[in-house]
Amino acid sequence: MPANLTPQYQKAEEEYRRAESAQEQIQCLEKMLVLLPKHKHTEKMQADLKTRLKETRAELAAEKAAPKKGKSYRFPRQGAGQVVIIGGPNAGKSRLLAALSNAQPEVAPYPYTTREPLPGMMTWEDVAVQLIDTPPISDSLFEPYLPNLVRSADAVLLCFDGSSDDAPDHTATVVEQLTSRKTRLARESGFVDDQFSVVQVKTLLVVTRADDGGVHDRLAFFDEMAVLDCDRQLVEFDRADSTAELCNRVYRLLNVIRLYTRAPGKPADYSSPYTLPVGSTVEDLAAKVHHDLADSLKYAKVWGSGLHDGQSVGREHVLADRDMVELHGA
Ligand SMILES: Nc1nc2c(ncn2[C@@H]2O[C@H](COP(=O)(O)OP(=O)(O)O)[C@@H](O)[C@H]2O)c(=O)[nH]1
Ligand SMILES: [Mg+2]
Repeated sequence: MPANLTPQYQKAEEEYRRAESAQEQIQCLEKMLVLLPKHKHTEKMQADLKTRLKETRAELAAEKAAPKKGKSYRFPRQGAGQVVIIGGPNAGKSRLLAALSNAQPEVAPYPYTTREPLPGMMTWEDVAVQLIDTPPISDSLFEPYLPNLVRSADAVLLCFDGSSDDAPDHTATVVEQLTSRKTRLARESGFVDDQFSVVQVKTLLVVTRADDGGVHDRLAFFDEMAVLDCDRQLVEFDRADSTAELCNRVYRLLNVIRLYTRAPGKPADYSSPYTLPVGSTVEDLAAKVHHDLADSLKYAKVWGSGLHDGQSVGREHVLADRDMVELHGA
């Protein structure tokens, strides 16, 4: 980031990346333009934003004039985050969804079993995470709705069949197919050089059937192709311990904290936490609970994170995982 952007601007930019329709994107871009500090060092960004806004308005107008043929899928976000599972044919995508979530996709030892995206909920301790299985990507097969699904995801799991000599090629093809559609799988999510057309999405390479003896050679071969820079997790779904490790890893990808709230004078509610990005403040939590509360918020009492029990804190106070928070409005 070149120009001392405010946290408010960065938040708007993150919302823009996660926007699921042209209409939503336009709203976010307009907000970003308002929030962007206007000085010499942001001139190029202002211009880029305006170009992107113009393009997106044109897209929306075109969509309205001629509704797109072909299917589009929208999965309202649920739980602590939305994680999309992608990969070549037979890479273990559906097996991953079946192993980690409550969904029951068809899992089969032949390719092209999955024809439509399918969501499921994964449980990690007291948090739910939304996983979405998708049809395979190959040289000859690419569902047109996939870039949007991937771009607005909180994270991507890219499956690599550790037991197949085809995996390096197949997986490189997946990366390249998305790159050619301005969607880059990467270590962190965000925009490339503030271009607002190329989106990076945080990705974990999930190496399935990883007990296979040839897995390290295949990964070394894939690394030589240098199409992808991200972390990896080896998994064998036949082993429960290995599956559980992947579940932990997927939750950690989201980089969120859990927060519990209590109404003043009421008992604490430890049943279903709010989840917010690491670094979130009391004010962020108030906004999530109710947008009016963010305005009227005076102070909060917090239990946890090394404070005295029930210590009063201001709206800028940064919360920690598992804090219990009592929000006090005007
Ligand atoms: N033993 C074992 N089999 C796996 C693993 N991952 C996937 N498979 C098998 O590989 C085949 C293809 O998996 P599937 O999830 O349907 O692939 P998809 O086409 O990517 O959805 C199925 O027979 C799975 O049971 C794994 O970690 N261990
Ligand atoms: Mg499948």
